[in-house]
Amino acid sequence: MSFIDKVKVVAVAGDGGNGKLSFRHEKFIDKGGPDGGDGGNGGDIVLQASRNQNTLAAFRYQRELKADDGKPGGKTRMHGRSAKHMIVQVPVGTVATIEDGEVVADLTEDGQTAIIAKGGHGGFGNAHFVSSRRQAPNFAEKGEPGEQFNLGLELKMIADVSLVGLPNAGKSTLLSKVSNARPEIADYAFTTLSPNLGVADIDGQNSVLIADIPGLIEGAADGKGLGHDFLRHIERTAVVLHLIDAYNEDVVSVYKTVKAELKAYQPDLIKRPEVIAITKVEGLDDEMTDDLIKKLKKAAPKGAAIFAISAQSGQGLKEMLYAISGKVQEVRAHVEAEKPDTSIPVLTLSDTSDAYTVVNDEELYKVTGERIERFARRTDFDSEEGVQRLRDIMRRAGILHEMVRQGIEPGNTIQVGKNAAYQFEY
Ligand SMILES: Nc1nc2c(ncn2[C@@H]2O[C@H](COP(=O)(O)OP(=O)(O)OP(=O)(O)O)[C@@H](O)[C@H]2O)c(=O)[nH]1
Ligand SMILES: [Mg+2]
Repeated sequence: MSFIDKVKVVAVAGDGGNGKLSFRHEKFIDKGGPDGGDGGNGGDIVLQASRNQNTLAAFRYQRELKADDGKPGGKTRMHGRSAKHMIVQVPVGTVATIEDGEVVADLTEDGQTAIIAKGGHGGFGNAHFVSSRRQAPNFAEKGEPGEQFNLGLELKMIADVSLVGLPNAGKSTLLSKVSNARPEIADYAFTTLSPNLGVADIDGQNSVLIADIPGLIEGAADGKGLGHDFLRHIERTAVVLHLIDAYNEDVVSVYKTVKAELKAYQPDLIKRPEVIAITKVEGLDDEMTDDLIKKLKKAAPKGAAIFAISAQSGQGLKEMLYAISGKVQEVRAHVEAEKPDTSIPVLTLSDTSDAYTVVNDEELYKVTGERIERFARRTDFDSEEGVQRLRDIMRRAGILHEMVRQGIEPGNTIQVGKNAAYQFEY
């Protein structure tokens, strides 16, 4: 199965159910009291981060996320049932954006949720509108449409450590040796086509999440090889572990090549805490490995830990893991201390505003405003009484007054919002 870490889906929240327009049937009475019930609310679309999900591959077969609609209201004041919210499980590290790139959810912790499309409210049935002045309301509200968005979902893995190096450096072998992961290993370049994740146990208490990134080559940041697509996964890892094959002719230039690619992609990447490991050293004598370490020390940032390891013999692995775990904990503590505002932006209609604007063009008066447009969406324009209620709302909100001030006359047309379907006569 290939690794899908970027998908486009459509999120369609449920519509609210229509309110019911009905009157009690009573013997010998033409029309009894109004008894139309309210419609139920449409379901929200909610993303929930889950450690049980590793990729976004499931969305290849599920391009549309559709929540159920609320049920319409019934006779005898029966309220329609509200739809269940649709909970969509995504991997931890999923970022959701809408068309203009605005981030609407950034799910970094297991169980975290974000509402990405709100279901519409159910419309009120005519029984709702009974009052001393209005004994037999002959209208009911329509359900409000649910929100709908084209969403981009992108998985940003939040591994603690990313393994970077040229193809064949021994990254996947190391991961298989120190973690539960079982990645493919082979003696040719680009064996790993997509990142593998594994958990390495350090001492029974601590563990680190390691990401094995496909091999990088010179030009990776410009799209050469496979690395480019995956460089962005490194962005969120705390520590970068460089793996360099001891059998390279020049370990220093290999190290520099990889660093240059990281820098070209994103300059901040090379400021990450790093650990360097020379791999496959089981066949080398101490003098040779010491020499390699010495050379690398000159090229590496001050204080960078350098190890000589062998996944085959196991030498050096324990020491290296301890060093990595220490650095990861340092970074974690640091991040914890200055945790940025983690509030998640959620798209919602609930904080409606009363503000409105009236503009007129000859005989057409247009009003825009979140709250009034919302009422218009819930109005049945085929029903004179429904429209009358909308007029009442506009009168109370002072909107009609503003239109009069602008010169509206009987027979002119009022439009609410941009939709010409929401028109009626003044
Ligand atoms: N002698 C020896 N060979 C090793 C060691 N670790 C890995 N190898 C070999 O090196 C080759 C490449 O190993 P991989 O783990 O697939 O390398 P990689 O860095 O994941 O390669 P890509 O996925 O192509 O980027 C394989 O033939 C491994 O058996 C080691 O410690 N000693
Ligand atoms: Mg590999």
